[in-house]
Amino acid sequence: MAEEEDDLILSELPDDELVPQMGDDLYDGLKDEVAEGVQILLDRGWAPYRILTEALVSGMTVVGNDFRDGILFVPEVLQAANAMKAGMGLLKPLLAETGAPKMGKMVIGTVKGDIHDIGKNLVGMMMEGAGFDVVDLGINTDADEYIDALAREQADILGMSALLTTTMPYMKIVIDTMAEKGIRDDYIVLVGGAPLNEEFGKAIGADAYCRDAAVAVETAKSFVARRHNQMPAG
Ligand code: B1M
Repeated sequence: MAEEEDDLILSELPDDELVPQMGDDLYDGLKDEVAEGVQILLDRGWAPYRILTEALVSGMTVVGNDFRDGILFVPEVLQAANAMKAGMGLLKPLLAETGAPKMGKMVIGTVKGDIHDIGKNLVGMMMEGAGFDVVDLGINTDADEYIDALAREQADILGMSALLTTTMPYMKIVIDTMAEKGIRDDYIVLVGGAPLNEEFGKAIGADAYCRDAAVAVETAKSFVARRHNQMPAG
């Protein structure tokens, strides 16, 4: 049986077997195999976004559930995350190469105390793909880092990500600090991450909560368009 698995040739599997196999490989942290699967689907004409959602993000959901249920532990989840990153690495240039005109600039980071960066990276890639410039501050970002970067980069949008119920309140600290400095309304503030919801976004004074990367892109586009329409003519 093990021998049979060793002999598995990914490129010979039809799509409906390859995708679940990629989920298994992601689960097992096999980054070369995940990257190979991504390349095969690309060669078969799958759109990068479809590969991202149907082959990678779906696989990561299974990892998340088993992590929650105590079946997987941090080292295994890290390996799965690295495998996901290997696959995303191939998709990134493709998602970014739509040649869309520049829409605006976003500064994005995962909030202080939080080291989850896969979702944030995905949002950054999708935003780049949609024509936004993206400045990624990484993980564990404090209010001063966000605020300094917004000014330095002359950004239009602040994006904050949090994956922990214990770190999501930090988003309010950032927004409150911006308000104290009198700069809150100079920027569009978008927030996201698995434990958040729309109500939370409103409660902390963000402009919008974004359920996923695609929603982040659409929301950013509509806010930027609204801003341009409000600008005085001439
Ligand atoms: Co962690 N972890 N983790 N983890 N981890 C979660 C979040 C958890 C839900 C797992 C669980 O219990 N089921 C749980 C949080 C529970 C809670 O707070 N209620 C948890 C925990 C507890 C922890 C630790 C505390 C575990 C420990 O040490 N005991 C620890 C925290 C360390 C810290 O941050 N200080 C920890 C560590 C880790 C790893 C390092 C092992 C690894 C992170 C690796 C990395 O990111 N480089 C990890 C992972 C991978 C996860 C899960 C399994 C997957 C997260 C992920 O990447 N999802 C996660 C379980 C889960 O969420 N199902 C879990 C895929 C990603 C594409 O989705 O990030 O939701 P997501 O992003 C989406 C949207 O949310 C949205 O768009 C993205 C794309 O569609 N979005 C935005 C996200 N950010 C946005 C920003 C925007 C807009 C949209 O701005 C505009």
